[in-house]
Parts: sequence; structure tokens; C-alpha cells
Amino acid sequence: MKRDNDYQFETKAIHAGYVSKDHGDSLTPPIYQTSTFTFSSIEQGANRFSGEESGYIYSRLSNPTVTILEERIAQLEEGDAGLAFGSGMAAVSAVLIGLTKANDHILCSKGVYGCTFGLLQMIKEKYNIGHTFSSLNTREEVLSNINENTKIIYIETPINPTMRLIDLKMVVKIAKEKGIKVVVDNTFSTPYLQKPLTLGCDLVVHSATKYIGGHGDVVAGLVVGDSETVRFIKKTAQKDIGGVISPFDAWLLIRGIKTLAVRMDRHCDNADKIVEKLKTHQKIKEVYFPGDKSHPDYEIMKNQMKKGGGLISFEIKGDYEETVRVVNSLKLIPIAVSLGDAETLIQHPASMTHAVIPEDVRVKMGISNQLLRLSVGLENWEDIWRDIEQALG
Ligand code: LCS
Repeated sequence: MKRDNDYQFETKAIHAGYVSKDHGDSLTPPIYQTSTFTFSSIEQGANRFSGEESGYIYSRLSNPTVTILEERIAQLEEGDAGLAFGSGMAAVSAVLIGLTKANDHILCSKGVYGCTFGLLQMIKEKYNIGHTFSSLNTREEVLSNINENTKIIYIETPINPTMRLIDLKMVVKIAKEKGIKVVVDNTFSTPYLQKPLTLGCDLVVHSATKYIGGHGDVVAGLVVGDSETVRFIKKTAQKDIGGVISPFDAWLLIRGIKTLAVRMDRHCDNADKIVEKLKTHQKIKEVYFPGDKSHPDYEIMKNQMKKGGGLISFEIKGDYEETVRVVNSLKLIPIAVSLGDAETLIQHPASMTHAVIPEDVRVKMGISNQLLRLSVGLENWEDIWRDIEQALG
């Protein structure tokens, strides 16, 4: 299907970016499992390298299966162009390194995935690209943390794992006045629930390992934005650094995306039901879920997300030992990092995904030793709840 903005999300998820007659009439996109492409003559090879003739050269530069994926995610995020990577961190690092140089500054949401935190530390130490964490929850808070070297405002919303949200329209307004790019990690929401580019943000990044793939069988990343910026990132921070995706992994994502809308609806419905149960259980101290009316950012959720998502964080009443006891008593729900899979997964951010963050910083970010993160899967919600209830008991 060529670009047709009249089609709805669910239709684009299945057809966008693929024309079967260009691929031997195959209904399903083929896996072009090849490292390189042949030229009919030395002149053609030279013309492909110079860009005079379009066409494939070598799979680190581009590959037909990967192209289908890139066009599909671009259409779903409503951006001009997409770029696929071998992991979410390859995508995040390509954007942050590609759009900055030494002495620049990144303003970042107070709370990001642990390895993004680690990356920010590393580029500060090695290249003097500084950063500041801010709640970004008021105009004053955003303005007071911008300096003349700020090039990027980097946002997770919902934030992993505190589940706080950031008002993207409010941040975009300031960023546009100051000429700063806004980059949103849309991993938790997916374009089905939230489309940052339509709110004026400049780039979206994904750990496609999560809901986009949806089946826990691939590690991958994606970037979407305007053609010029995406081309620049490809040239400066993908082509020569090399964090590309394999054709097979691209194919797994194309397959996963077909069911994104139906999966997200089920993840969200299941999460809504589990939250209601958790909230009334006497062993639960606090539940953090943006789809819940009592969440401090519920109004932001209503404005910029379709639903609350499939992730819930919560704290158990009692100490760390009690938290350990509950988690180790689960029978159905695996203890595992990652999220967005068919299987419900539980993890302990303080000792797992966010363990690299020093304890004092981590606690200030809202990640206590009692905090657990549940990625609600696609199982029958009553079975999920039965397992949690017996573990709490
Ligand atoms: N951004 C977010 C919001 C993430 O949650 C992750 C991984 C990444 C980027 C990096 O993506 P990756 O390279 O792993 O594809 N988050 C993980 C998590 O919460 N548990 O395990 C991995």
C-alpha cells in the first residue's frame, strides 16, 4: 500500500509500506536475507554509491525488508521517515549522539530507562555533552533548566517505571520558541496510544523489543521524524557506527505490528481490571497507573493518550523482604525484565532495570526498594489477578 492518510491505524498496521507486486506478488513481505546486492556494471555500482541511481548496495546501508518496516512505523507515527536499529539503545544513542556535539546539553525527564541514564553519564564523561534531569511538569520548571547549549529535550512519557506523564504540548511550545528539538521515547505507549509527532515533537524513538514486536522474540529499535533529520541520523550515527537491524528481526516486527492495535486494546483492558483489584487490596500501599482517575497526571493522559497503557507500578506494604516474598511466590507470572509481551511479566526496578542509577538519585526519581513493575500481558485477566492475589496472601 502506498501512502494513503485516509486509512485508519489498524489498516495501516497491516498494509502500510508494502506493495506485493514489487516483491514477486508475495502476500507476506519476504525476508531479504542478504548482506549485499549486485550491480549490473561498475558504472551502476558507482551511481548507486553517489546517489545518482536509487537502489540497494549493502544491508548495513539499507535492505528491502527493513525498508518496509521503516515505512510502516513512519506511517503509524505520522512522520515522514523511519529508521530501524538493532536495539532500542542503538536508536536512543544514535539520536542523542547524532544530534549533539561536545559541550551541548540535553534536558531530560526526571526518570528514564536505566541504560538511557547510563548513556547520558557516558557521553557526559567522554564527550562533555551535559544533561539535567527535570520533572518538566510546569512551564517554569522547563524554562529554568534550559541553557544556551540545550539542543534536545528528551522525554519518556509514561516514565519507566514511575508512570508519571509529561505534557508534550506544553514542552513543545517552549522548545519551538527556543529552537530545541523534542525527542520522545514512545516505547510504553506505542503510536496506538500516543502520537508525539502530531503534538509537535520532532522525533520518536522506540525500543521495538516491547509492544511493537509484542512477542518477546526480538531486540530492536526505531526512530521516526522528518525526512531531513532522519537522513542526518542515518548518515552520522547509523551508517558508520553500524547499529542496524537484521532482515529477519525486521520481518518479526512487521509481523508483530499487524496485531498492535488488538494487542494494545487487550493489554489496556487487562491493566484497567488489575489496577481496580490492586487498589482495594489491603497489602498494597500505592498503585501508579496513568489510566486511573486518582493518578496526578490523569488529565494529561486524557489529553495526549488514548488509554492508560498496559504497565502498572505498585508498592507493597512492608519492607524489601516482604516485596521479595510476594514476587517469589508468583506461580504464573514470570520474573523478567522487558515488557509488552503476551506474557505478563514482573520485575523489581531498583535491583534490575534501574540498578545502575545510584540509590539516592533513584529514590529521588521515585524508585523505592518496594516498587514493582508489572507488564500486564494478554492472558485472561482473572488468571493474572488470581496469581497476584495468592502471592500477596
Ligand atoms: N527505552 C525504554 C523506555 C525502555 O524501556 C528500554 C528497554 C529501552 C529504551 C532500550 O531498549 P532495548 O535496547 O532494550 O531494546 N527497557 C527495558 C525494561 O524496562 N526492561 O528490560 C529492558
